[in-house]
Amino acid sequence: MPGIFELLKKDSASAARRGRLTTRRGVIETPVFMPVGTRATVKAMSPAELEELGAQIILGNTYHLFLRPGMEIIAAAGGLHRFENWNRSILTDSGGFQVFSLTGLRKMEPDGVRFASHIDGTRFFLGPVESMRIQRTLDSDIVMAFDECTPYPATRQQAEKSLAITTRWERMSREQPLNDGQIRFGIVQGSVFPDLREQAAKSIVGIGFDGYAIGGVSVGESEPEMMAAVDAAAPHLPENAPRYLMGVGTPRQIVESVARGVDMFDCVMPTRLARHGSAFIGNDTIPVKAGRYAKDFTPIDPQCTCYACRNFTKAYIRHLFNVGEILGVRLVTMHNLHYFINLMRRIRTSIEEGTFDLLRREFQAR
Ligand code: PRF
Ligand code: ZN
Repeated sequence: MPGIFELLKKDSASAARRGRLTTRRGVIETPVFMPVGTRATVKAMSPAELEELGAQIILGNTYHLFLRPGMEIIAAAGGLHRFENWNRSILTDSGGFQVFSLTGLRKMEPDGVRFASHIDGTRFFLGPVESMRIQRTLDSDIVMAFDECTPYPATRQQAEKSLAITTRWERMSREQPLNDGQIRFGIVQGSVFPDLREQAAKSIVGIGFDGYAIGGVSVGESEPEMMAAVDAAAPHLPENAPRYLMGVGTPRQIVESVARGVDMFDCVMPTRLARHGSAFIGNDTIPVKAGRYAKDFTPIDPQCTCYACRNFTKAYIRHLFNVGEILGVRLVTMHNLHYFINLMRRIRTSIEEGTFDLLRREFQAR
């Protein structure tokens, strides 16, 4: 059986890689950005719009979809792809992050977490066995192992204890069956302790997955700490398997992580900031909804080729936000997703052409 990941080119000045990940839904050119579609929708975007933006794969979430609409409805729909009418790849997170972000009732048990729904308080249990079963019903193309995202800050002792639980749960996740063609990623934890990150990477690789994620980042630690975590884990991951940095990040964090050998990213930043009226330009954002743009009849970014920038002015978009019209959110979401997807295109091209180092310096300088 041919590998699911083909390494096309390695950068000479960094650990950056240009690759190709093949799922049963098709080919994903890496490095790639995956728009977040937690509740079976990338907020404010239709699947047709996402395809036009060039999205190759989107996320879905076990925890949220399990609670609403629930597995009975997803199964009756024939899986998540058919339910939301997205025909390209879907990666589902395991719930091992969202369940830990819950405040209130949540009880750790050896085989998972007992928790109360954030919607109506109904009690459920979610562990590796349940998460794998749910992700089979969702029938996503990439299934994530069930982990514990170690909170930040954590003492070394807390981080060790959390990592031991994650390692056990990942082994249990690995033992569960999947549907034909589904692939499964393990997750490296270990908090901000480089030796724990190395240990975690080695044990997860020992368990053996189709791809490897680095989790437990972007939880409040500094950017140098985040990069140190990537530095500690990435060299111990197999070269011929895809690497995914979970929940990251800013354009600069993405570029710096690509330089350290990461292939896949997801982040709510482009969609979330859009809903607050912030648009990405260069290595920065501007508050499009601000009064200062009331008479600015230029696009968000004159260089940008997205639908919003080709057709509308900042003055118009500011007006939409000012009166609460939903087209404002849609246009800025489109622009921001285009920004992230296009950043990855630029990264891929620069690795191919041997100019990634120049692009990297452009983002470091800003
Ligand atoms: N684990 C899982 N999902 C995640 C994370 C994690 O650590 C993070 C951390 N940035 C985001 N999403 N399962
Ligand atoms: Zn644009």
